[in-house]
Amino acid sequence: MSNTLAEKILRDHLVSGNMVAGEEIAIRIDYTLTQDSTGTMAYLQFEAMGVPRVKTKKSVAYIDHNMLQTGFENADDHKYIETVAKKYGIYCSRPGNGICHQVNLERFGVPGATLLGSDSHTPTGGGIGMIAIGAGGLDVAVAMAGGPYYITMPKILGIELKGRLPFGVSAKDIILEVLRRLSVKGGVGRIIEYFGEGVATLSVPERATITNMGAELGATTSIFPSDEVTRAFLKAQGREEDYVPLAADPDAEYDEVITIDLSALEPLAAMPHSPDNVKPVREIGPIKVDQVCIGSCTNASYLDLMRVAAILKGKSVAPEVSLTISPGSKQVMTMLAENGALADIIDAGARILECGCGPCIGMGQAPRTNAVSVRTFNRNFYNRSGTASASVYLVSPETAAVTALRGVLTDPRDAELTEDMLKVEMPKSFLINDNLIAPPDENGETEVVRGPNIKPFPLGHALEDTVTGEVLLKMEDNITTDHIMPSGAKLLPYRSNIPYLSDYCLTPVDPEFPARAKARGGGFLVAGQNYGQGSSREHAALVPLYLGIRGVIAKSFARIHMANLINSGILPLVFADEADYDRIEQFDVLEIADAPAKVDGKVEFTVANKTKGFDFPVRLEVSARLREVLKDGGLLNHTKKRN
Ligand code: MIC
Ligand code: SF4
Repeated sequence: MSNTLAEKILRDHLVSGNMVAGEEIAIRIDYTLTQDSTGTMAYLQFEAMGVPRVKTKKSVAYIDHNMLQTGFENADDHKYIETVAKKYGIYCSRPGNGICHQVNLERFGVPGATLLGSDSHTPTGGGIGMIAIGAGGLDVAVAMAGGPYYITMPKILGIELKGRLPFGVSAKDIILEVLRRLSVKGGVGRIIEYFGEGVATLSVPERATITNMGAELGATTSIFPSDEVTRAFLKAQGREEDYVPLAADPDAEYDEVITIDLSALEPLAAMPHSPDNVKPVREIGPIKVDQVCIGSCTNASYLDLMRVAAILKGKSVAPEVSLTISPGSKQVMTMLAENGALADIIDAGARILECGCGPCIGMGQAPRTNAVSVRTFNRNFYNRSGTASASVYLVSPETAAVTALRGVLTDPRDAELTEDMLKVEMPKSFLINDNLIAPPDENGETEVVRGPNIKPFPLGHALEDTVTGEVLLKMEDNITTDHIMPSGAKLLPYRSNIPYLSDYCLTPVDPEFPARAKARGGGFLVAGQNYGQGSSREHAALVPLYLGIRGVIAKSFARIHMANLINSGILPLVFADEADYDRIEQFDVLEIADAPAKVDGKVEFTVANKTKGFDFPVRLEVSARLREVLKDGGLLNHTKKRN
C-alpha cells in the first residue's frame, strides 16, 4: 500500500482507530512543547494529574511570550515554570533563549517523530519532517503524562511545488499564496503535505515559514519531506544522528492536490484584518508606513535576518518609520553579532528587541493611533497589535526591510537590490551553546515555587438535565481567540488568573459582555463560521466556562478551540441548518431538555428557542469518547471519574 508521508508517520504512532478521514484516531506523542503563556495552566493541570515524571521522550518548557516584567506576575510565572519543569523531568528554555518554534527546529526537532505543543504554531516543526500539532494545554499535559493524543483523521492535501522562487520572492510569499487560494478555513480537517521538485530548493527555515502559517489555514498540521537539505541543517546543528530520510511513496495518493509554480510567484501581503486577505504588494501600492516589525516564529531565522541585514547595510530607516527586529533565538542573535550583521542592522536605525514573540502578541510596540504597521508575522487579527485602530500588513522579511527604508510599502523588486545581496549560504555549522536550556533534576526533589498571581482554574460540572440560558452574544464569522480572550502586554501576565481575565472576555466584540454574563449567571454564545480560529489558548474556553457559558452554537468551529471547549465541558454545537442562525437573536432564551440523553448518542438533536417559540436542529459532531467527556463536565472531571 502506498502512503503519503503524513500517513506513514501517523501509522508508526497509531495507538487506536482506523486511519480513515473523519474517524477518531489516537497517536503516541514523542515530544511536547509548552510556552509560558499557555504553559502555566498546562503545568497546573499536569500537577493535578499526580504523575511523578513526564513519560515522553523529551518535553521542553519554553519561556518566550510573557517577556515584559512590568510587575511580579510574569516573573512569578517564569519561576513556577522553571521549577515545575525541573521537578517533573522537563527541559526549560529560559527567557532570552528564543521563540519556542525556532529553538525547537534548531535544538530538538526530529524528522519522523510526533510533537504536541500548547501553541497553535507548533506545526512549524513540520519544516523538519515532524508531525507537529498544536493543542490546548490540557491535551499537552495528558501527553506528558503518557496518554495518547486524539484527533479526527484529517484528509491529506498535497501541495506540489514546481520550479524555483524568483529574485525578491520568498517562502513567506508561498504560504501567503496558499492562504489567498484556500482562505483561513481552507485547511480545516486537513494535513497539508508539500512535495515536488520545488521542495529541494527550500532550506529548513524556509520550509518552516510555510508550515508555521499552515496554522492560519486552520490545518491540523503541515509537513515537508526530510531530505539532504534536512540532513545538512541537522548536521550544522551538531545533530546529524537525528536525521532520517522521509518522503511520500512515489505513487502516494493525496485526497486533494494543488500545484504552485514557484517561478510565477510575486511578493504578496496580507491586508487588515485577516491573514487570507492577500494581494500583490505592487497592487496595494506605496501606502505610507509608520512601523515595521521583523521577527516572530514565522520569519526570524538566521537566513531571514541575514537578508534583512544585507538590505539595511549602509542605509537608514526612513525618518517616519520605527523598525523593530526580534531575532528568533539566541543562536540567531549571537551569529548575527559575530559576523557583523547585527551592527549593520543597528547602524541603519533598527530597534533591537530581545529574542521572543514581542510585538507579535502585543508584548510591547503597540503602534500609534491609526498607524500602518508592516510585519513579518503570521497574524494581523483585529486589535492583536494592541492598537485597535492600527492596520497591520503581513509580508516577507525582504518586503519589510525595503519598506522600512522607503517609508512606503515596497515590492523588493522595485528597490535597488542585487541577486548577491539576497544570496545567503546556510552555515556549515551553527553556533551551539545550550547554556539557557536548563535540564531537569535527577530525582524530582526541586521545590515548585508559586507566586500569589497563580489562582485555581475553573472545573466544569456534570451536564445538567436541562441546559438553559440566554444568548449572551451573537457573533459573525471568523471570530478569533484574540476576540474571545485578548492577549497583549496588559493581559498576558494574568494567564494563570482566570477570574482576572474574565473581565476582558469577548470585549473586542462587545465591551458589556463580561458584566452581562456575570449578571445572568451564564448562558449561550452564538457564532458564524470558523469560530475560535487562531491561538491554542485554552483560556478562550476556561474563561467562558468561568462566566457560566454552557454551550456555543456556531456554523462551524476551528479545530483546537473546539477541543478546548470540550475539554472544559462546554457544548460545541453546529447549526444543522445555517439559516437558523438568522432566526436567533441576542437575549433569546434557549433550552436543551434531556441534555445527557441527547449528548449520549445523538449526532443531531433540537434546541428550543423559548423566546421565539420554535425548535431548531443542531449537530454534535464528536466521538463517543468525547460525549462522555462532555457529560462528565470536561476532561479533568472525566479522568478523575474514570480513575
Ligand atoms: C499566538 O500566536 O496567538 C500565541 C500567543 O502564540 C498563541 C498561544 C497563546 O495564546 O498563548 C497560539 O498561537 O497558540
Ligand atoms: Fe509567538 Fe507570535 Fe509565534 Fe505566537 S505567532 S508563538 S506569539 S511569535
